[in-house]
Amino acid sequence: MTAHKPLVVVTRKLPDVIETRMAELFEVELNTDDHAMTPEELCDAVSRADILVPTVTDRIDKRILSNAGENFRCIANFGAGVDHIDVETAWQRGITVTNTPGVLTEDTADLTMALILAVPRRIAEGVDVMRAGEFHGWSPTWMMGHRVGGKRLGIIGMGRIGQAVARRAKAFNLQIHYHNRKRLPRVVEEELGATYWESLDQMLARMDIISVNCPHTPATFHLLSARRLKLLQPHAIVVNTARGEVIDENSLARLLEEGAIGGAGLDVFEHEPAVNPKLLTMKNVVLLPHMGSGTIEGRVDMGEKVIINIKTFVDGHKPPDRVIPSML
Ligand code: 8YV
Repeated sequence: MTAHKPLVVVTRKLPDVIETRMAELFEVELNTDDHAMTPEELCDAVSRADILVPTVTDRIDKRILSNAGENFRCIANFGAGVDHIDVETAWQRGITVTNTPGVLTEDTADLTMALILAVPRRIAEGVDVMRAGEFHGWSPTWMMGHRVGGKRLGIIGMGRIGQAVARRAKAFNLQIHYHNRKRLPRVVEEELGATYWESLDQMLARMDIISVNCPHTPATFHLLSARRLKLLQPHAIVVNTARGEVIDENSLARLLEEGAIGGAGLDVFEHEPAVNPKLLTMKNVVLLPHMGSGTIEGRVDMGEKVIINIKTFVDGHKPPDRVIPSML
């Protein structure tokens, strides 16, 4: 690392308080108009910078990394998911990658719970009715949804966020089921009242609501494939606040259209910001624009984590949130 203040290029607009602190500590290049950087801009950034602070909207692939200058030593991602970064190649080139786990767990779990409630209770439809001036008085059989309490919730991916969803869901009297690469310790299962399913296929066939809370990795790409989605019961609801790529979005849209799946609540999409147009018109589908961790408190916490990771790295220590390929 050079003796001067390291050059940190930040690819998107971050909360003011974070940008101000970064500017005090480092030489920073900020993205004041918040445009998503082009691959050419990213190549230029890594060729000049010591450190890059990207977000989910930047694809840091082999080509970008092959443009890295000799000073480029660290990618301090603003976000928990790192599926947009070629961590393996970065690692081979001696570039440290960090992320911001933990601080967005509760916010993302809140939004997941909101979708778990919104779809069966037809909340978005109710809002549309009010906005359209179509509320002409109460009726006992109008706008009936489905009760949430007592239903079976199957959580795919029981890491921090999955467990935080389970805690909330338990308070709503949902029965908690989960599928995960590794079974949780007995004591955690007991605390959450969670039932482990080694077979994802078997779990899918028996749930009323599915919540996707696993990261996107080569192993989880299209984990909910057409074949697996067809295992769901026709009344089942699919909620995804993790990554769009975990679900075969076209197959999901088709099965929803055919009535083979009961509904969906999606905050993330396979080809963001594009959304399968079929999903946009369905009444039993609630869509949100990737806002799971979108609270000012969460974004500031994420920014603070980024600063700690950079500062620790610059000071010659191992940053607390290093991502290493074997973790993925
Ligand atoms: C962030 C997310 O908004 O942290 C993540 O992995 O999906 C989001 O909540 C985004 O990644 C910021 O880069």
